[in-house]
Amino acid sequence: MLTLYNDQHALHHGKTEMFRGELVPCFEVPARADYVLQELKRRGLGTIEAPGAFDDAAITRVHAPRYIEFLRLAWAEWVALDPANAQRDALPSYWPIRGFRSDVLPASFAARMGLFSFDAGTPLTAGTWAAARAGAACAFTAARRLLQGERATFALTRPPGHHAGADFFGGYCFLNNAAIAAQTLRDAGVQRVAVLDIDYHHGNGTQAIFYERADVQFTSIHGDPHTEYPYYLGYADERGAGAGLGFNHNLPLARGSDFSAWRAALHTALQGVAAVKPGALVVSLGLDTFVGDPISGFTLQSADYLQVGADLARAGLPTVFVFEGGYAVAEVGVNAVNVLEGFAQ
Ligand code: SP5
Ligand code: ZN
Repeated sequence: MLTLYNDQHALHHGKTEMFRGELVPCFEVPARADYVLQELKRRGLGTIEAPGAFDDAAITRVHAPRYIEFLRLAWAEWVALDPANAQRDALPSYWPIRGFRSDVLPASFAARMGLFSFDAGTPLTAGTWAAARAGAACAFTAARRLLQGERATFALTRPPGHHAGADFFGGYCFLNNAAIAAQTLRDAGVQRVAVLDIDYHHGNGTQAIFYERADVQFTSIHGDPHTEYPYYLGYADERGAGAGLGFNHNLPLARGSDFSAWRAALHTALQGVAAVKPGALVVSLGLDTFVGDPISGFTLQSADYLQVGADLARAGLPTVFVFEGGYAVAEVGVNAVNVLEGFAQ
């Protein structure tokens, strides 16, 4: 297992997110990636390298130009509104819901903040763009190294990516690292790529990016959106559209589901993956399915993740793992590395 590590990740360090009318400390913190890195080193699981050369073309393949431009300049605009803003994170307060226009681009920074986002839980900070861009480089390099012959690679980066769509942030995500990895594989000639999202939350951003495409299959196992974030997407009847009809598979599970139910869904998911004979697999690796996760509702134990890795390996595909959620900070390292070790054995 080759790990590509984004050593710029801590440049994104949100202070607070909106929850039940209050600003509470962010769950998505730099220590998450630090624990994974520490555990990888402790167990000597493969080599750890820095991402290679990268230009923004790989981001533009997945994200809209006006969204990328917004992210690049957002912090400077935020501070220009009021020098005191340098001490506080930017959060959106206005959203263009049904009936409003989303083709306009208001001069107001607050209005554009809402145009390009879908929740008030994803603070934008001084280093968000730098961290997210380095994360895209990390995912890109993980895909490139796979093409150069690695059996499996791991993009160890944050902020996570799977909630970010072509032109929106949310769910702690800004650039969709898994989508960038999948598109990089496609652009290098891999005919069909499967993305398997095992984060607790539905990967709405990744689904939206590939929804009308047959060349990238998307499958997600997640908490039932009737009760779980992101609520408005991730239902079983979302099967893809146009050329992509039949290439999107959602496997929602009730809050409280245990590993045996989760593993049955994994086997269903992997059957669907095998059916399209992909040339490579991208795994959105969230560890918030863990019993101790503070914002989630499944009950997987640390040892279960070894089995998850072994099950994924049996797909027999070149595989890029991309780090997503997982907020039991002290355990996220062991849980992530258990998946990778189970895969490698
Ligand atoms: C990548 C990822 O896992 N994003 C998840 C975003 C979830 N945002 C909503 C969090 C809701 C927090 N609920 C707190 C419950 C405390 N008991
Ligand atoms: Zn999650």
